[in-house]
Amino acid sequence: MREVDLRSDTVTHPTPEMRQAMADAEVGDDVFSDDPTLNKLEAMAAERLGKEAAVFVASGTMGNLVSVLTHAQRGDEIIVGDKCHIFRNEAGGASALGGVAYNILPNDEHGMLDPDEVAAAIKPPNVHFTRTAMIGIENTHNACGGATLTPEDTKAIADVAHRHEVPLHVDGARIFNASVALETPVAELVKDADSVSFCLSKGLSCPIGSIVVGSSEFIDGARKWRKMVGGGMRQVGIVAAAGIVALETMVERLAEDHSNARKLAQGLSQIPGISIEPDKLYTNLVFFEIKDGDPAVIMQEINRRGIKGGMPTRRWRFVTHYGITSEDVDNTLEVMETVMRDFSKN
Ligand code: TLP
Repeated sequence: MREVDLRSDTVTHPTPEMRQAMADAEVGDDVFSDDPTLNKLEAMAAERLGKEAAVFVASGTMGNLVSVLTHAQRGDEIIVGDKCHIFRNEAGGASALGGVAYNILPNDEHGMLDPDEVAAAIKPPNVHFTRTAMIGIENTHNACGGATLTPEDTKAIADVAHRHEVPLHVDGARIFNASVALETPVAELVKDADSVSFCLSKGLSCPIGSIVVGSSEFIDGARKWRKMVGGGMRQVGIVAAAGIVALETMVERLAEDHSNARKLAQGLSQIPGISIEPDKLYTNLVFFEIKDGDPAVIMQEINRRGIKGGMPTRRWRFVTHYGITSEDVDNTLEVMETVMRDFSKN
């Protein structure tokens, strides 16, 4: 039985070309800045995102953490959305490790913040207040259905931030999905941001790694924080080699994941007991509701039939990626239909 793993695009395996490049990679010691493969990847990433410099980090979480720690000092605050990954899914790292407070504003259903609310939330200098040291947005926005932010959306927040001399960070874990979906170069999407983190190990299929980009000064600071949190790696060219292949060969194909996601959403919308809004589908994240039956049991049933995914809650997310073919989508829909039919009979 072929397993179909829809839990996340983090489950992607490296491509054969990546494995070869990893085996052949020339390496050095990156803490001495002399790993040629990593240096090449960082230069490529900075250029691709239109920023001065880049630093490789172990994960998206580490990328966001070192970005926050570089922008903010102990006792400062960051303004982020209530549904963003930095606030909800990074174990409170900014506050636990950095002494940085979260100032939370509501994300709208597209993952956007209201620029007026951001302006009102930025703290004026006053002995009673935390200093607002960073504003963070997320593109694509995971919890908001993989929604994309346009360059204009980002500019609207950046303008407010910069008017108050506050830097803007973009959690661009899936920024290449946004770029492909909007048919807009990634550098254009982030041109008004001061720092961006993006993941190599999601839709781009690398085994490990994320990258933070920004000004040279910012990246020098981020390198120091990366070292402090234990992220200074040594012969990291082995994994960087996969990142180079990813940037060269794995970006355009994300369109396939988006089209598989549309097919999946369309099919799910036909299944009784499932509720989905296909017009709220933007990229490779398919969110829907299990209305009938016990979601925990349904999850067990589909898992038994080779479909990995689901949650013991009503809101589910299926993610399409390099490891999911159009036939896998057919198979998933068949299993979902069978299982849901069984449940509505019971
Ligand atoms: N997201 C994961 C889980 O943590 C939820 C997933 O399966 O989607 N920013 C965003 C927007 C993310 O979605 C993620 C991972 C991260 C940052 C963190 O990346 P990693 O997992 O590499 O630390």
